[in-house]
Amino acid sequence: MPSKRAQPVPTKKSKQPARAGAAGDDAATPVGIATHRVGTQLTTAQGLRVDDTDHSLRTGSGRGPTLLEDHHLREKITHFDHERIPERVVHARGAAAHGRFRVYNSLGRITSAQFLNDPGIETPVFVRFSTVAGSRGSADTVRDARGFAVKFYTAEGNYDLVGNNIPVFFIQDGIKFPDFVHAVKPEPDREIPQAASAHDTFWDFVSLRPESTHMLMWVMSDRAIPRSLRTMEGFGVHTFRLVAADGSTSLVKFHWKPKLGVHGLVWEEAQKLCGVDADAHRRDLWNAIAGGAFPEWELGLQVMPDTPDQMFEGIDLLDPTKLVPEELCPVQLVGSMVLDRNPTNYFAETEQVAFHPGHLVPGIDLTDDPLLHARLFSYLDTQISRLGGPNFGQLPVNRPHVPVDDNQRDGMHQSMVHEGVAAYAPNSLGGGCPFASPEGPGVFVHQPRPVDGRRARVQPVSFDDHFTQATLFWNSLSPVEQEHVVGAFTFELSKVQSDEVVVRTLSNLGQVAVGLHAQVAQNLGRSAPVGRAPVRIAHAPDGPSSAALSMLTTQPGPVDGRQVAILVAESADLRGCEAVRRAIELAGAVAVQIPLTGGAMNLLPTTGPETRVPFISAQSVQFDAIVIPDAEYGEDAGLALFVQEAYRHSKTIAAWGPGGVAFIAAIGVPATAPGVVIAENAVAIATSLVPALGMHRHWGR
Ligand code: HDE
Repeated sequence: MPSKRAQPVPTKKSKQPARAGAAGDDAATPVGIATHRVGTQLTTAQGLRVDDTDHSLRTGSGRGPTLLEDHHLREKITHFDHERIPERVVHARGAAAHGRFRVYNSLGRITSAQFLNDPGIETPVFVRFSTVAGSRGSADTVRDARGFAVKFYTAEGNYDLVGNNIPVFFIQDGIKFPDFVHAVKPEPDREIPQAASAHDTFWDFVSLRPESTHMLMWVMSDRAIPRSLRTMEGFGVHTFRLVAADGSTSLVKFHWKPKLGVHGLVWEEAQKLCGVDADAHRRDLWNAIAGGAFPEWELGLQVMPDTPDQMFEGIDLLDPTKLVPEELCPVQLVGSMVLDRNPTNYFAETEQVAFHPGHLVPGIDLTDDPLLHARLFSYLDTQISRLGGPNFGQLPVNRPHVPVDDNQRDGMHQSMVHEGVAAYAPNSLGGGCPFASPEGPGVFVHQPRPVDGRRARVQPVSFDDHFTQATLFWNSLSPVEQEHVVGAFTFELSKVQSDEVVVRTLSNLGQVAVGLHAQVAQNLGRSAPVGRAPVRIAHAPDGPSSAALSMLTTQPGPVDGRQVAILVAESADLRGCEAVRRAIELAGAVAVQIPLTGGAMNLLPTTGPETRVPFISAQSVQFDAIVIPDAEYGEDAGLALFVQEAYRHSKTIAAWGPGGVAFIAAIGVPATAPGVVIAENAVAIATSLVPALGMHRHWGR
């Protein structure tokens, strides 16, 4: 029998749900997962049982040449030689999970999409999160936008909402996408740097395309270094068109709001994690789901009137570099998505899933956003080379959970055995089947719409304002978030060799905010203003702002799956450690004991895999909080650094008893600083630790 891998410590939430069968699938086959189970007898790919898979067929005493006759060897090696498929051109590195979506109340007033009409329907989903620039083997915590792609297996066919964790994009026209991607990818001569935008070609391109400035502000903010995939918002980016059963239409922006709040890492932490645990995000997602802390997002809609000019409050809704501030159009929370099952096989599911913004259902339609239109071509096209032909829709993870009756035939990897002779329409030999459906419920109809009559390669005038919303974003950030943005621009531009590129970028920043421009210029040792004087300074300290754009936490949030390190010295108050561990686990977080010496290794029982990590292999950046029990701590520079680093990263530090309190004082952690929790005993720590952890970080230090 295959061995069952140990699962992380269970948390407060319920256990794994039963797997549902899919319509159109073999009823016994779980939705979208591998249909092949490991048996007991090893066979070839043809089902032939083999007696030996360890020795190739050779002559003499086994030292002679290997025989070409060895069909098992040849089959095994040939298959192995072709195990890799091309990685995605962008979004190559990803992690995914299965889940379910349910609408709260019928949205029949604005859309005929059945899965948005009936709160009784639970729609299975598969969600893939990704970084954009890095290769498949790159690190998780790099500075980058994150993909947030959701496949809904609805009763009307698959609907894909292929979004990002940032609500705007770098470019306005899809024809610029290859240029943008060539610029951000590693430079082509040395293939350096991997998964990073801090290099000349990226800043060269974006500085010459000021439309990217708004997105740059987001990418230089903590949004681009998420604490967890579970603490990210998601956005559809483009404006979409909803169509109700009566034919009325509205324009809509899609949002995903995480129940766990929106949280980032700090930059130093993100960089260190790239080395310490390159899989930090996928590990976090996997462990949370395996442990029962199922991440949840609410689907949010900004619904706007479908006016002939497709503008809203002066914002061109077809321009993907613009958002609609929530103050102007509130986000209505309309449904919930819970991810509750890890993939069974990474390749079969996460690697082979094929999203496409053109996978639509009746009631959800597109707008003329020129970025979206190029995407409509690209996603199908790219699968041909990535998945080896046009039949990728038949792969289990891509298969709709409804019958498919098209006239598509043959092609590479065709796995359907089609019956009949009439794969064309109209036909009489097949009784005319399958027929196109008359307009009505469940049928996708392209809404007749007027189009502009002149053909030209032009930039609409309404796409021309590149800075107002970049300034809005800057104005909406708290001082600490602004500091991080300044730090990020400084870091990135300090890696740029071309003076011309730096000067041009600074000039663009001057259009966003005087303070931003001045601080980055100063950090780079340049006197501000630099180069061309800012032609228009949009920023005013009391300029418009939007609270939803800030990530700052003012109230404690949930702590599901958060990692808390408990340092265990040989002299530690073990009963106290147990009490604190229980409080952490009760809140849904994970307590990880860090034995400081070999002698402390077995003092406490483990409560799940990865819940005991010897100090020698633990790093402060892997934890959200550090607990220092009452114990005798000698002078240990490594231990001091461990705690000081967590303090510098604004994490919760808790210490109890004379030993714990003396230790943090000795290493310079002020007991009165925000997020430093001290108490006489462990019981008091157990009650105050969780609210402090729920603040995510204590920026006031
Ligand atoms: Fe994509 N994008 N994209 N993109 N994108 C791909 O499709 C493309 C854009 C996004 O987890 C590719 O199957 C073009 C915006 C996500 O599998 C490719 C343009 C947004 C994912 C492609 C854009 C996205 C992709 C690569 C400009 C946010 C990962 C492999 C016109 C709304 C999906 C693949 C997954 C993947 C093309 C712009 C999101 C090459 C041409 C804007 C989340 O087809």
